[in-house]
Amino acid sequence: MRVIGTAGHVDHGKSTLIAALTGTHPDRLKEEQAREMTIELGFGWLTLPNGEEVGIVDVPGHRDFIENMLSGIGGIDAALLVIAADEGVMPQTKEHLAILDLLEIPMGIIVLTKTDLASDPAWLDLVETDIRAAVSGTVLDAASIVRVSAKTRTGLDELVSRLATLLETKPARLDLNRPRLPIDRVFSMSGFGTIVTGTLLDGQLALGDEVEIVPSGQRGRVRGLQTHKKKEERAIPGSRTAVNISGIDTESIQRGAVVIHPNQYQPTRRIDAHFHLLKDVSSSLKHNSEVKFFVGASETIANLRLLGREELAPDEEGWVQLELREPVVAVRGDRYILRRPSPSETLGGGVIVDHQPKGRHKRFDENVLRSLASLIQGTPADVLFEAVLALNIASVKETVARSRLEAESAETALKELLEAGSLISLEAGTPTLASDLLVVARPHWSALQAKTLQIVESYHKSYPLRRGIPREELKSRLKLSARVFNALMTNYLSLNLLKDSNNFLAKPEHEIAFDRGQQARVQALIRKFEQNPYSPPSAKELEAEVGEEILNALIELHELIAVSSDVIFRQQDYDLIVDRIKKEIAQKDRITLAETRDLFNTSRKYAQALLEHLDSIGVTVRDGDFRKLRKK
Ligand SMILES: Nc1nc2c(ncn2[C@@H]2O[C@H](COP(=O)(O)OP(=O)(O)OP(=O)(O)O)[C@@H](O)[C@H]2O)c(=O)[nH]1
Ligand SMILES: [Mg+2]
Repeated sequence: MRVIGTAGHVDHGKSTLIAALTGTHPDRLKEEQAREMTIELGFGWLTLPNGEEVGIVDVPGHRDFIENMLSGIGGIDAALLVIAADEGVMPQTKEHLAILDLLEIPMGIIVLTKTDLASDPAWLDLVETDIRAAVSGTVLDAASIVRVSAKTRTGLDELVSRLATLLETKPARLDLNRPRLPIDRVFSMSGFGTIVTGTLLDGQLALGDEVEIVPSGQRGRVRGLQTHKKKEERAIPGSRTAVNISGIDTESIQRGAVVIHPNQYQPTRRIDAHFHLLKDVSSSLKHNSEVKFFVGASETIANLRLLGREELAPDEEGWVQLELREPVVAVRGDRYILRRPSPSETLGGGVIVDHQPKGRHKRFDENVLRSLASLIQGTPADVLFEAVLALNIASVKETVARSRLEAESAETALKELLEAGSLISLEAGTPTLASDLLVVARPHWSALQAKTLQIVESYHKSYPLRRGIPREELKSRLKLSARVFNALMTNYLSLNLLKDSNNFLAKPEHEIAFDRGQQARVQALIRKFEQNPYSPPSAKELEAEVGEEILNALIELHELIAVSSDVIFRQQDYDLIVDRIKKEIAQKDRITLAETRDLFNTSRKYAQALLEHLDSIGVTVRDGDFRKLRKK
């Protein structure tokens, strides 16, 4: 799934363009409609000619609302930089472009709109020359310029087809099995409760998933999922996603918080980053400045510590350590933006190189600067870890190959990750570079474990009278290969997360237990056995009496024993019967069917089922019309 976003100066026609492309005007608020100006983010989607749906985030262009723009623009795949033909490049055209550049938005199209107001080709050429100069050296350097009018619809088809071609060149989003949804909107809907929206990154969310909101730590469950207003069982990376969360109040969730699977990300209040101060800023940036920090959909005040220098001049780059007032969720590699609180101004941004630095760095320490420089490349352990994440579960050999690390670094990285517990070896043996043993990254391991336990628990809930889920059923529900599944089960059993009885898997604490109503029915059933211990009701009658689940549970619990598909005895009666038959044969050397029948004053049906059963379990052996004891 892909998401595109608009960008550009106020009033240049972004929202009108989206309305023309999708049929729905993205400005929802009364105030926005009255002022003909976007204030909050607007959302929509577009179906491309190839049938692919693309999510849309429409941003405000007014300089007062740049911070709203920042909360939605982070997760997009491509930008539409909208420029009105009658005005050309304006201040927020440049500021939005700088932001797209700092966030490294990978691609985009420049839309020269309102061409119905400026149809002189010479003028349009002039404006385009200006645009080319503005985008030169930025992420949109090579972007095509499409001339359109949202009013007359000129050029819209070409715009859509260019967009489709552009998006086709982009690989699908990575699924790292670590979903995070930076929340850009929170609201409540009557009958549903809390709903949050955002662009889903790094993994999937599924109905029923337990989720955590970070940094607040509240837990809830995914009650509903929608992408482009359609209900979904699961949402995939890169899709605009609305999540209906049960168990958390709307008021307690804020824009900028992140929805994750419990414990998969830790919030942080200190970040090491590489920073680029924009060329056009009003002054240089000094150590210890108070700045506004934007990452994902979040915003917080930060104290900026400049490392290795006293100040940064416009267009200079350097290392910074940010002390955040509020915790945020961000990881190495995320892009961020800094703004000056007042007078407000976009200062610059860059990439996070460490989201959990060990502590406050000394500002002029060569070692610190050197390690930051190597971190921006990624340590071998980081690189190997990224490889494991991308592969989910794979052999050490495959993982090392994917990392493209040379043997010596790979060796150290492997050892480091295994020791830190970030990498888990699933099979017995010592993983070496060339080994075929399966490894998995901790986040994926935790996710699999949570999913497995969830399946087992919900099985217990649906079938409290069964001893557990059949092994095969669990395997097919987890959709894992036999090798991976077996390795996982061996781990879970040895960690005592599950117990296995005869290929049925259960939580260790699970016991078959009847509720009061069921107990009463069981009592009534047992009385029937007491009345006629040797000619009890048939299996069919028993089932009609208490139902299949209870009947099977009584057999599981060894209260009853089935000697044939139709004949069931109480275990204690059965024990007596077997004992007596053995004694009888011991005395007379053999027994017939009729003698067995008379011994228990029962009918032929029961006697025959019993003797055939005793043959089959190796107690007796048939000899013509007689049974004898099987010799040991
Ligand atoms: N003639 C003409 N007018 C247009 C065109 N596109 C937009 N407009 C008008 O320009 C004005 C601003 O359009 P919007 O779409 O609200 O501009 P915007 O870029 O979304 O503005 P902000 O969200 O506030 O930054 C409206 O009055 C539109 O009707 C066009 O192609 N031709
Ligand atoms: Mg608008």
